[in-house]
Amino acid sequence: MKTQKSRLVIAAVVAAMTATAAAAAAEGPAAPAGGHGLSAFIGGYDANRDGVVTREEYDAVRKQRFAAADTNRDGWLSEDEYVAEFEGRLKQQYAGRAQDDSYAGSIKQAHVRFNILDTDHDGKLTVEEENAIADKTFKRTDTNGDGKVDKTDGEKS
Ligand SMILES: [Ca+2]
Ligand SMILES: [Ca+2]
Ligand SMILES: [Ca+2]
Repeated sequence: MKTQKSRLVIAAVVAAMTATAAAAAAEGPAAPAGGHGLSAFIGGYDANRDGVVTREEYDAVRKQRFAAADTNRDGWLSEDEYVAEFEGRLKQQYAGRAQDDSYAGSIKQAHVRFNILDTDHDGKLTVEEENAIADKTFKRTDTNGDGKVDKTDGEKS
């Protein structure tokens, strides 16, 4: 009996340590790439992982991604730059797992997204184009209109 109890204590301690290590490693949004809906939005932009995406977080994460994607630093993204940045995050998410159909599907989606974001279809995604669509996306996702996105906004149908 005593042995079993101490084993449980050890298990609890190990679990607590693992949780601490995971929390320490947690940095930036939980879900680096892909997906639809509210949980994907929160996973993608909740930089401090408190379950709430403020407008500041949303804008900061997007700005940082845009800058990271603009590898030739000409101020706009080509389709290749846009998709390469997305694929970089997707690869991190897969972390050694084999690329499956959903991986290919996500890449395909990234190409589709680029063409939606590139509003004037000149092959260049500018900051202005990205901001305009992102603003609409944020407002649409913030269904209760309190200026932040969290689970109280509900999955949109
Ligand atoms: Ca560029
Ligand atoms: Ca454009
Ligand atoms: Ca809200």
